Amino acid sequence: MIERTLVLLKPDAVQRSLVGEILTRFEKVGTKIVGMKMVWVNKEFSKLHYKDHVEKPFYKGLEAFIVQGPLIAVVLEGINAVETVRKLVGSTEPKKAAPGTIRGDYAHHSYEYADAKKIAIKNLIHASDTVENAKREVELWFKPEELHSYKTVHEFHVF
Ligand code: FUP
Repeated sequence: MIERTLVLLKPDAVQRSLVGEILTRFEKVGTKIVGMKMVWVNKEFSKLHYKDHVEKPFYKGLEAFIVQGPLIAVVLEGINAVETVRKLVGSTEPKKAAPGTIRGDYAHHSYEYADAKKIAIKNLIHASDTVENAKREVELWFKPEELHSYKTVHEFHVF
């Protein structure tokens, strides 16, 4: 039941100075940061991370976006962390994302606009979508020694 999930605060989140506010959302629900670093990925690494999307028409724009500046990679731990984090993040398309979700509150990009401009949708965050993908993505982005086990006050009241 206790899971780890990968979250990326993409280059738009970093460049818009939203890192603190977004991390606060995850801290407030009690998920635990067990790994975190700033990384500027290259195209090769993008292809590993987005391996299921490489052949899709939108991949070129997505790759250009993800390599465009540094991002913050975070591993969060919590009860059903994959589902919990996806709930906080909201729908992929910010235009459709519900208010109260990170994408709904901090972005409003649409597929229609992104497609017309041949760019990726600027949706601030990546979050693993399944427990299986979370395991693969955490292993891709973090070495075992970069992940930490420690106790927080939440262990008593939230976990
Ligand atoms: P999500 O799981 O919400 O990150 O979304 P997907 O795995 O479906 O898509 C991966 C990334 O590609 C998302 F950040 C959005 C982006 N994307 C586009 O930019 N254009 C598209 O037409 C489809 C997806």
